[in-house]
Amino acid sequence: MAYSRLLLFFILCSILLQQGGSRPSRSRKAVPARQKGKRDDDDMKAQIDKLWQEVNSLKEMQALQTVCLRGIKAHRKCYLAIEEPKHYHEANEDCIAQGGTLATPRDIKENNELRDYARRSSQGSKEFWIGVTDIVKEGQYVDVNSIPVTFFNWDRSKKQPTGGKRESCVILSLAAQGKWHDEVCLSPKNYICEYIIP
Ligand SMILES: [Ca+2]
Repeated sequence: MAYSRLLLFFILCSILLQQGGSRPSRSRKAVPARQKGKRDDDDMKAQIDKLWQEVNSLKEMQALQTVCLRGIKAHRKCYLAIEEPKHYHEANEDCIAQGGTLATPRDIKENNELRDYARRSSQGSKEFWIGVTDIVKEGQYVDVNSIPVTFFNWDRSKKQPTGGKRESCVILSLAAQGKWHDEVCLSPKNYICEYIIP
């Protein structure tokens, strides 16, 4: 990771130098100082905008290289399953440390993609933490940013969610074809991180 940051830094420096060098030469005609100043400001702004675009595409490349290639890319997200059982919060912290969060499917399409990817990549695990909990207020499910969740995929055949206050974290169950169960947050489970691609 330190290496890629360094690389990113050098690439940015070289873009800056290139842009400085390739700036079109100005007309020699005398222009009022105020007008020239404004044009310089506009030039600078255009260059900064261009640099931001470059930074974003570099970020995307980095995400693709470091995460998406190991996991899967779906629309503007990459998912990566981690098969090292952890408590819910440890799992989310691990995703955050890698620049993501626990995966939060927002509709049935995303949920199915997540399920299919988990099936393909799984070494036999059947349950994965996703970024949905009702820890703060029983029955009020929120995502990792504490925003209320509007899509649910509960396993109604098992009358989920069943846990009441005891089970406040949510897993996606492969045994239940991607349906959700609530579970005790302190039980160690595998998990799936998601990374938003800029
Ligand atoms: Ca349950």
